[in-house]
Amino acid sequence: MTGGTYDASDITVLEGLDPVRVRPGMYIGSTGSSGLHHLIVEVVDNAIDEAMAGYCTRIDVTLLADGGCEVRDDGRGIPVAPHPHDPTKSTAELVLTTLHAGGKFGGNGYKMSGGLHGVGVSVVNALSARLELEIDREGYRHAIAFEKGGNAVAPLKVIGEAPRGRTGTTVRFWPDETIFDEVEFRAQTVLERLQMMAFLNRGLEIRFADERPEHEQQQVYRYNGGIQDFVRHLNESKEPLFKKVCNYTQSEDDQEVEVALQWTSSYHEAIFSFANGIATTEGGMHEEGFKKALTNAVNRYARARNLLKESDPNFQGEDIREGLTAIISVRLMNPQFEGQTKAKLGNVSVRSLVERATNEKLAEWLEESPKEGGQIVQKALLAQRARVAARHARDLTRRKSALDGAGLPGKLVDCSSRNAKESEIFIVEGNSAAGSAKRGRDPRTQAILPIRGKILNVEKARVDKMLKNAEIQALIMAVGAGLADEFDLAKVRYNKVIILADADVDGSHIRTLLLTFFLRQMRPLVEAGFVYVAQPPLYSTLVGTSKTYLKDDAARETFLAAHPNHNKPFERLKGLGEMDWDELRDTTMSVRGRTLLQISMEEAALADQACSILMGDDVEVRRRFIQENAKDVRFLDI
Ligand code: 0RA
Repeated sequence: MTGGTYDASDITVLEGLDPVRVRPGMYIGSTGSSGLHHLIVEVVDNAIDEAMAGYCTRIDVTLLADGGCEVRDDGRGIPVAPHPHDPTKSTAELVLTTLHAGGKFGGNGYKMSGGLHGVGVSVVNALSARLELEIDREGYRHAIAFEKGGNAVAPLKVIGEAPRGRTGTTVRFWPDETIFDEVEFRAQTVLERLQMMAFLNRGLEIRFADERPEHEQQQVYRYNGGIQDFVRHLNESKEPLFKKVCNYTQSEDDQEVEVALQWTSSYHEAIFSFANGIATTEGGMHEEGFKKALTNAVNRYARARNLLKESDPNFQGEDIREGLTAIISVRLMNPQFEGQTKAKLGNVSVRSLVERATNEKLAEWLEESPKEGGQIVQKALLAQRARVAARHARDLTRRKSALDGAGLPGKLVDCSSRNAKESEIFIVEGNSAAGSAKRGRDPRTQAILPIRGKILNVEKARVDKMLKNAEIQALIMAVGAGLADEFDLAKVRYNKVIILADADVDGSHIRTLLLTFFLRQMRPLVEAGFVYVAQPPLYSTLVGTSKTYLKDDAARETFLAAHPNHNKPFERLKGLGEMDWDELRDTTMSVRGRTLLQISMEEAALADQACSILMGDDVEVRRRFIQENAKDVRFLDI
């Protein structure tokens, strides 16, 4: 280096944070929206560490009108005294300008800390155009500001007295526009994260305020029930089997676990696990330990109470987990995050802790809750029976298609082409519509499978019943690729599977049911984009004596513009049955006249939710779902 104006303290600062600006992705994952929001998470995590250490009761997160973000806590405040490593600087300045500085890594600081990569607030400083820090501590209010990637503008100074007895830290930062793709925070993203943090930190009050013009809103999260409240929240739109939520904790040495669980009438399992407040979406040792002990505890309980007879086989884990909603939250000293997305907990010692805790405490809870225990076992018995029956049904379907040569259902009117790429199958609801579709199809490439009435609700109906249903069996055979785990996309007989049903409430129902079936039992078909919804026209009107069909409101407007003197009424089409076969062909089936909706995974997943909700009895839940999703779900006419 040339030039002499370069002293040791500068080197510390430059070497301290430069790597973060050179490779932001290494520290916050990305410079997109996720990385941007991670800045807030990082600062809040620091405040949560204070809370976990028992010193902070409230955190205020504010999106400032000028685009910055403020995180204010009532913890002890970052220490302000000169730092032994570099007595020319306050500890606060060092914490903000050095990677990995701060109590967390000092050994005798915090016992267990969060933070995605434990990177700390200095990373936020490095990636901010400006960061302001205010510390109330030892009776005074101290302040320091940093600019252009983390350089202190001036040393920390006292700017006045702290409000009587107050301690705490306030961090205000403005993300660097030269680093991030965009710097506008999304309130919903922040809110979801804060709510989760509030659930995971029992009793901690987290307040949110959005002060940006046009965005103004406020929110307070505080859950005295912690993850027990989390479970209730997750089950709000479901039907719990009983009111109680089972909740237990256990700790040893440097690690602790808390679990909350409840069963619902659903057929899915919803297990969410966390390590130091970070979602472990790929599972890991804590989930393994939990599942093993859960299976064990419920089997032991069922045997002891003679609910499982001697000749009955044990429950499998999946039987017991059907309808389970559970949160597993562990805290430990050195979390090892592994897996594709670093969201899998690798610490082996956690497995035995969670396993022991669950074996002991869940067993105790079952003993104390005979009514609930009985319901859990009953549910597992049904699931076990369904599992066995489903296997039989599956074997049967497989054998049938092997024996019947082509194994095609009698109702199917197949196309002559054997090339899946050009072949389509229309699943048509109703007899008269199916009749028209048969006449209107292109027999070379278009197959028709008529279905009658409402097929079984896949969510409400058990797998075994569903597979016994004649409509479903015909569908499985026609598609020709098996189902569930054995589904083989390469065997699919048609690359377009098109649902054709009326544009009314019953039609919505059938579309929803079929989409749910495809999502659950033929997932790769949806993933490949092979599932479509046909759109029969919405309106018809007379031009002279001939009927003209119009696809939607836009088409009607275009038509009116082209026919200014048109004075005939527009009929809203009720059923496909009203159309002649050639009209059905021209408007809905032929490649020229039709518009198909290709169904994405997201949309199919919404159908899945809609299915359970629309079949449910809770009018209020139903109304809310429709309100929230109507504009996103193109196949719902409700
Ligand atoms: C280092 C040491 C101590 C507290 C903190 C850092 C601290 C950091 C942040 C970041 C946001 N809010 C915070 N609150 C505290 C321990 C201080 C002591 O021993 O008094």
